Amino acid sequence: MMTEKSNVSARKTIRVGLIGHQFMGIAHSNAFRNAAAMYPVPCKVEMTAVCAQDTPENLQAFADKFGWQSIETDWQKLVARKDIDLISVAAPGFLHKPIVLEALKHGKHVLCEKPLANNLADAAEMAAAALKAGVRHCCGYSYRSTPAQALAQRFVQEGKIGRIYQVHARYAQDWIVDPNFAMVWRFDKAKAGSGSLGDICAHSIDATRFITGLEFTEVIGNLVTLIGERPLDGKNPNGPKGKVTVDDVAQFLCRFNNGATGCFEATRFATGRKNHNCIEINGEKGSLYWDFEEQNYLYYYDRTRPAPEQGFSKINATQDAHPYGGGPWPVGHGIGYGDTFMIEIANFLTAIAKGEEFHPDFNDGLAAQKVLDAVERSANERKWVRV
Ligand code: SOE
Repeated sequence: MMTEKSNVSARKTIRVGLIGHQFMGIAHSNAFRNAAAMYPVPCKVEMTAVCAQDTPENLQAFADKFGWQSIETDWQKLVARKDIDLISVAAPGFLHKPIVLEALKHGKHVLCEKPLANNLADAAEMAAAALKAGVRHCCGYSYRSTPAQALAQRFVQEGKIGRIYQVHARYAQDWIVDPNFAMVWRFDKAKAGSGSLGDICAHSIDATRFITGLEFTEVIGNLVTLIGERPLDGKNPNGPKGKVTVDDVAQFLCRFNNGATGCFEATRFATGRKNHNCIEINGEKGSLYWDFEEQNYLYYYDRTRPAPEQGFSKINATQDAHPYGGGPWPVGHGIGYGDTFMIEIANFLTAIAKGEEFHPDFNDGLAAQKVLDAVERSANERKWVRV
């Protein structure tokens, strides 16, 4: 992976502009507002402006609630502002490339939500532009910031599970099992790029690369749309409908660069599963299992223990001995979903302030996009394809 020499001098205050004020905009706002207070970030944070498609009144109310100093209704104005150092992109996927390229042109550091782009060509262009700009860049694979996932990576690096044989990952939600759930941008390929594949399977792909250090070499994919059209107005289920042009369920088998094999599924139709993001890694000397719905715990099986002692230990990854020390709270109190964005953004701000390398960056975003692209090509061609 090419590393870049940063021409960023250490900054005392990092002035932030946010684009997007829905779910991810809220997660970013909460993180920028609290990261430097809750984690040892070596700089001040100024929440300079927020931009989103909304009425100025609604946007001002959002800004007042989260502490953004000003509002912009035109993202091109926001990314050009001289009083902003970092642009945080929490907008739908089709806007990632135009916003990021423009922000990089203005020499801004950029945090862009995952997946990096709606297609591989755009992701490659964004990664190249970020390298050329010599700034810090983050692709928002926030689950790397859970202490338990970071502990899993440490265990693999220390050789605790030995040669990795296989990876099994499932990211299961059920928020659209109701056929009357109305059309939203996430069901429109032109806006979202893909469905479960890019939205949630991308997290499993990144978590695999992060924890194991392996690279995907070939895949065979299956993309299924279970409900092909949805009401344009949720209040009028029998009214006009829109066509769903993305996958509801994404499944793929894969091989890795060490010969290991993997099985991945991401679905929005797993009735009863709310944010069941889990991964199991099986190795010669042991196994690791993590489930976001028990995100403070890592399950570890050590085959090198005397036979009578072997079993999955459930490690509470909130001790001081663990990455991030389990967050700012005392041992055993644990972290929540919002904390993962706070940890990610605290790490990103620190990398900017110190001019240090940061991961997950746009190269990680591009690596995940290559797998997403291969799964889509494979599903279309109904055969194994190389990544
Ligand atoms: C999908 O519902 C989603 O919001 C993803 O887009 C996020 O990346 C994930 O963290 C939670 O689920």
